[in-house]
Amino acid sequence: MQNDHVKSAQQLALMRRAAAVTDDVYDHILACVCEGVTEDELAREILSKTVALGAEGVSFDTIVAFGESGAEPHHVPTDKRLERGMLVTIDMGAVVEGFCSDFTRTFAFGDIDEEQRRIYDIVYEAQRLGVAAVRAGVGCRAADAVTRDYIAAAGYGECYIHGTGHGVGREIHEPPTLNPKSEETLLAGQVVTVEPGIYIPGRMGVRIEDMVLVGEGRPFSRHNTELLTLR
Ligand SMILES: [Mn+2]
Repeated sequence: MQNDHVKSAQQLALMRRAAAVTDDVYDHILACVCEGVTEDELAREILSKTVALGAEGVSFDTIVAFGESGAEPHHVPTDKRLERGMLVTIDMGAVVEGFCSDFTRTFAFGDIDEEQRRIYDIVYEAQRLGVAAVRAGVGCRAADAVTRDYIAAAGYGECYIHGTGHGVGREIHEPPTLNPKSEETLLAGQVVTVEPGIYIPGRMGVRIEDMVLVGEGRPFSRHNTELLTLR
């Protein structure tokens, strides 16, 4: 029972606090977004706000990716400046009393083109279907296939270059793993991420991630996944 990564009520409460900190940090960061701000500046602000809100720290190195940098799933923030027409991907989390949160949103800064919008909509729907598929007794490979098959059917299968998600708890990455090779089965009370993405080298990327309690089906975050456009 200790190694099945099923969370106790007390552990879930800590994870919800970690997710709530991340939600509040995200609100703060959206208010900091402006033309010319750098990826680095936003990443540093995420770290300081996460600590200011009472978390022990961030749960992993924050990813902030503007425009073509979004094509790298693990982009390390640089001094790249934000311009209108870019998509922005932010992947971040907090640690509260030893428990982690993990959260990704992609939003638009100014007007985006048709391709950016199309790709956003595909990832949005894949992620929504993936969240709905995270139920007790479902194979992790089958849950992965829900997002993967949707993106492949939309024509972007080769641009989805990582697994659908992973368990989260004391560790930012823990079992079970949702990918095409997984042989695990989801158990009620586990917490997993659902985070499909599409990455177009040299152009753009979109990833949307929520933590979900298996058996509940409701994301931890209070931020919905509709496309947000900042002006
Ligand atoms: Mn994740």
